Amino acid sequence: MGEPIETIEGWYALHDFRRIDWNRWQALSPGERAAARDELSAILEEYQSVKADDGSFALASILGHKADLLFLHFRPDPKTLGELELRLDRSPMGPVLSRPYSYVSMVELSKYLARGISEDQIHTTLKRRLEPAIPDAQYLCFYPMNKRRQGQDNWYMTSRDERRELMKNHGVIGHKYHEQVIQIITGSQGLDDWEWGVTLFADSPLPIKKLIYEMRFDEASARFADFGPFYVGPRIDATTLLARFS
Ligand code: 76R
Repeated sequence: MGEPIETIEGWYALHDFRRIDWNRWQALSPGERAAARDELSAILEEYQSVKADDGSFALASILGHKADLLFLHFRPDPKTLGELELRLDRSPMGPVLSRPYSYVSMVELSKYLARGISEDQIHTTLKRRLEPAIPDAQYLCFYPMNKRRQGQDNWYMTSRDERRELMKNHGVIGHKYHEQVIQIITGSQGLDDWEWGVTLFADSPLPIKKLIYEMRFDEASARFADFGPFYVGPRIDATTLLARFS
């Protein structure tokens, strides 16, 4: 029997991906468009004005066909996440912004590398990571992943020590990119279709590509990781988004 590792949970996360339905947008009258844009502006203002102790928010423009936008919310209460998505859905812009994908998870730190640190210390030192501000970086990448459960490559049947060793090596590779890439790991066991969400922040997609490629050769990823769809794109501000609808 594999022995579970203790996890420490922080804020809830909602990755709310949206696609802009330009046909619907074009079908609106000029008056309806102006009203929809004004309301969107008010909503973005509300999303962005969340205080550092109450949550955080990021907006990104997703490249390619899988989505156009990502509204990323971190909040202590999952009910608030529901209200935030409903706020957009029920607004005049709601029907224009369909939802090709979404992801529900919680900021998660595992204790593989936290030996010898007391519970109190963990919560104080790690508060910043459990209740994360959005890193100041120009690009964002998101994908969900599982740890494999297949024959000899069953993560959940390996010993805790073996997993700790694997995570240590994982951390060593990750740490090489410390200056360039910031990860926020969210756990989604029982909350969504995959086991973890990986949200990476960097000033360009290049270090993200290099990091993920290098990690593929590391045993923790090479033997044990299965990946879902990848989403990547630049962060944008409200003005840039609103200008798309002008
Ligand atoms: O938390 C820490 O910084 C300590 C070391 C560490 C842990 C425990 C760490 C470091 N990660 C941890 C946990 Mn990570 N991480 C991923 C991916 O693409 C892939 O192959 C996997 C996706 C990336 C790119 C990445 C980056 N990490 C985890 C977990 C939870 C596993 C569990 O609990 O069983 C997952 C799923 C995961 C996946 N990792 C780092 C990074 C980077 C860049 C670091 C270094 C952070 C730094 O030192 O600044």
